Formats: sequence, structure tokens, C-alpha cells
Amino acid sequence: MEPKVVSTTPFEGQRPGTSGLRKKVRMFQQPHYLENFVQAIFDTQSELRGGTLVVGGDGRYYNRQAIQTILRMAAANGVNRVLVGRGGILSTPAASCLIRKHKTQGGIVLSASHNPGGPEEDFGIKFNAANGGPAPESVTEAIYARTQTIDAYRTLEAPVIDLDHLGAQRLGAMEVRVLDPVSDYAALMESLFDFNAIHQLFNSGHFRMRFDAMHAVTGPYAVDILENRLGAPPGTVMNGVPKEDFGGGHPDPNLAHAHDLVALTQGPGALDFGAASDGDGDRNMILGKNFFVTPSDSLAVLAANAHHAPGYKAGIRGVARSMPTSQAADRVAEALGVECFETPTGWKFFGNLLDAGRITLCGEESFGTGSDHVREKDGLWAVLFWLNLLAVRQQSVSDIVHEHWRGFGRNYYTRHDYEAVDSAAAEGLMDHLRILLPELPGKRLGDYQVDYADDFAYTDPIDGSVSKSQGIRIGLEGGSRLVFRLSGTGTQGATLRVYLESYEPDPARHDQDTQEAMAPLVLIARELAQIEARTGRREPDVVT
Ligand code: VG1
Ligand code: CO
Repeated sequence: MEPKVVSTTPFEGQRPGTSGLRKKVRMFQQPHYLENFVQAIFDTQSELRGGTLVVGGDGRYYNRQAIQTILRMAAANGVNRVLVGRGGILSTPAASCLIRKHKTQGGIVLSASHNPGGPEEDFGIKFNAANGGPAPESVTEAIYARTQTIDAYRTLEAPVIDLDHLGAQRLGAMEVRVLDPVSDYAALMESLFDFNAIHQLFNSGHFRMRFDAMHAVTGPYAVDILENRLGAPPGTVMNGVPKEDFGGGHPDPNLAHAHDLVALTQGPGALDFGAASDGDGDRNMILGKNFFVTPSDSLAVLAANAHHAPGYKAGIRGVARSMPTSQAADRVAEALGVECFETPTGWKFFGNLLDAGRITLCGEESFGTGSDHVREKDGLWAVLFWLNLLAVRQQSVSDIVHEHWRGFGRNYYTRHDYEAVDSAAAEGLMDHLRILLPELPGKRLGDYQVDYADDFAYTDPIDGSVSKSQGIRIGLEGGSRLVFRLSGTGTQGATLRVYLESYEPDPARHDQDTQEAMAPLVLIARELAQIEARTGRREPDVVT
């Protein structure tokens, strides 16, 4: 098994986006496409030579083939050992957990997260560093730069590695160890949450829940943790068998895509609790009986109640949220007297703050919540945190959130997505907003006066790196906000995201319908950005 060197030429557009390189499967299947990107990782991350690498993915179409390619290339590039999840399966948070627990030099995670899977759909790859987190921009930029000059990659001629049986195998001089993808992760969860209290809640006879794994990676994790370890009745996990095409759906846990689960929490006979996770297991949706918890509120409620979970009983050090996430968590941080950070979209921006011990909890409006236990957002972790809270507080989801609003006020929140918009039109819309920015402060928009308007830039408080143009932020009097940005995870045209937030301190006004409460702001956003004129779209494709 001699390493061989294969000549290649660069592909355009291999710059990682919000979370790795995501493209259509067909793109990845072109000869040398995946190989070039993987070689760029090995060429720029020299500590992998002689080191240990974690490899796994969300099980989508092309996962197994990509893993075989990566294993052969890892062996040819002098990696000493690869830890891979059985069947090639690792949820994103479990990959992060393994990197940290086994102190590896990094990991390669294969996923396009919430995007659909299948031969005509999406695939993705990203590199996580030794802290378990997505590589920071300095690293992703170095990888990208390498893809633009690459002229060869190294691989081995070797038989296919058996990924379906636990144990060690050799590939040239490298060891491939196939691990149970669930056990280390489940043990970590058990160390953070009160499993006895949750067990009792399941046994109380008056608590019914479902977890929707959406035919994606969390199925095996949820069955093991919820049903086997915590004693939830069999069938609690729905759509629990991972499929290469996620059963044809979008594995995106939101009100639009997890409609079956949402229906189970509504009307007569509604469940007490519903939860779902996404393709790679890092997102979560939390539902109560006839009640939806916005991800922004979820972060705020968890921050305010963290001391109820054993892993956080000493309290939290600080909180961070992505810029478009509502400011609900800021109020909690203020009340607790801890720091609060506003970062650009994408989990990679939380890594330094977590490593430095400045924050314990962090979250994004896009159904992402997490803590310093790993360096990725973590879907099942959030679900277990909520179950821990419900078990300890003995209240319904709705009661807990209403009580939270009474104490802190309510941040009404909605996100409107316009998908597969013409890229030039979307860029034009953002440029138009950028030109408007200087004249906005002090101006009236509908009933609101503009406090500030900027193109969000972030200086990392730990390493001083600067990230510019992270979205248009328009702050209105009274704490309301409009935010506009273009997605960095889409694979077709551009996706315009419009994020709207309105603050309501008065408890008498905490039970309005969200879309009704937000309607005036929605109109302002549409007009200001000239959405219909510039994109031809009257209505958003997805409202969450
Ligand atoms: C989206 C979300 C962002 C999230 C990212 C990756 O990015 O908005 O908050 O971190 O997806 O999540 P964008 O650039 O499309 O808005 V996941 O679960 O797809 O890894
Ligand atoms: Co995801």
C-alpha cells in the first residue's frame, strides 16, 4: 500500500461558509473535488501528521464514500490514527465531544446540517480544531487559500474499510478505530443533567412527550438516552432511523418542517412536550402543550434557570448570542451580573469565548443552543436541559416561559427567509441597505424612531481578529430591531434572511400572536429593503 500522488487543479468556490463547505452532492462527486479540499486541510493543519483525527457525519447520501476517501488520504498524509463512528455516523456535537475526550488534533465532520440529502441534494464538510469546535476564520481562510493553489493530493490504493463493526483495523501505517458513536456522548449528558429527576418525570404517568429525529442522525442518540437510559416509553422517539435522504424531508426542526410533531402538541390530547433535532444533531426545537419556545427565548430561559441542572449548579460565567438572535438573553445576563457577548452568525465565533472561560452558555436564533461542555451547538443537550427544568420546576413549558416574560419582558421574534433568490438581486438589496445606513439614525420608520444602523462588525475579545460585513443591524427605540443578512449555508442562489424583534415589557400584552404583533415591523422591513421590487418575492418562503 504505497502512498500515491495524484495531480489535480484547483476548483473555484471552495471557500467554507457559515459552517464548512456545502455544495450539491453532484459537485462533490466530481473527480478530485472532495480530495482537493481534504488535501488542503492536511496541507494547512500540520499537527494532523502523526496525530489523531475524528471522522464522522450525519449519515446523509455520500457520507460513506466520502469517509473512505478521507481515510485513504489521512493514511497517505501520515495521520497516525482515525476515530470514526460506527456506520460513519457521528452527530456534530458527538464529534466535538470525541475530539475533546480523546484529545485529538481535530476532526472532519461531514454534514450539510438542515439541508436535504440525496443524490440531487446537499453535502458538506468542515474541519474542527483540537478544541472540538469549528475552525475559526483564520483557519478556514488558510484552507480556502490552499484550495486555490493546489496541484496534487496524496492517497492510497486500498480496500474498503469496514465501518460497521467496532474495533481497530489498519490502513497502511494508520490505525482506524471504529467507535460506538453514542456512548461517550451519552455519558457526558449523564454528567450534566439530573437523570433521576427526568426518569421520575417519565414515570409519573402525567407527562407525555415525543422527540422527532427527522430520520436524521440523532435517532440512535435519542433512543439510547431517552428510551434506554431515562426510561421514556418505546416510541417516544419518532422518525428515529437515520436515512440517507432523511425520508425525503428537510431535516430542519422548525414550525415549517417539523409539522407532524407540531400537530401532536396542539389541540385536544396534545403532548406535554415535543422536541426535534436537525440533520447533524446540533439544532433543537422545543415545544410545550400548544406552545412554541423561540430559540432566542430558550437561550434566555436556560440562562436564567441554569442552576437547576447539576452541570451548571454553580451558575454561569457569561452568555453569548449571535447578532440576529433576540436580546432576551442580554436581560438575563444583566440581571445575573455576568457578561453578554454579541457575535456574528455561526458557532465558530463562540469558540474563543468558551475556551477562555468567558461564557458558559451560547445560542443562535436558528434553533441552536449550547454550552462549554462541547464546542458545537447541541440539540439533544438542549432537550435534556429542558426536561431537567420541567422535572425540577414541576411546571409546564408555557408556565415557565410566561413566568420568564413577566420577569424580563417578552422579545417577540420572527425570521423571514427568501430562498433561492437571484444572487445579484440579493447583493443589490444588501448594497442598497448599506447606502441607506448613514441617514437612518434619528429617522422615523412607521411608528419607530431609529436609534442606530450599522453593518455589523465584530472584534473577537480574545484574539482581536476582526470580522466585517456580518449583516445589517437597525436598532429602533424601545429595543426593537430589524436585521438583514445573506445566508452562508445555502447551495442555490442566495437566501435573504430578515430577522425581526420587538420588545414588550407589559405582561398584559404577552399573549399576542407573533406574526400579528410583528406585522408593522415586517412591513417596515419589506419597504426599507425594497424586497419585492428587488427580488420579485411578495412573501417569504419560510417563516420561523
Ligand atoms: C445558518 C444559521 C446559523 C447557523 C448555521 C449552521 O447559517 O443561520 O445560525 O450557525 O446555519 O447551522 P446561514 O449562514 O445560512 O444563516 V447548522 O445546524 O446548518 O450547522
Ligand atoms: Co445542524
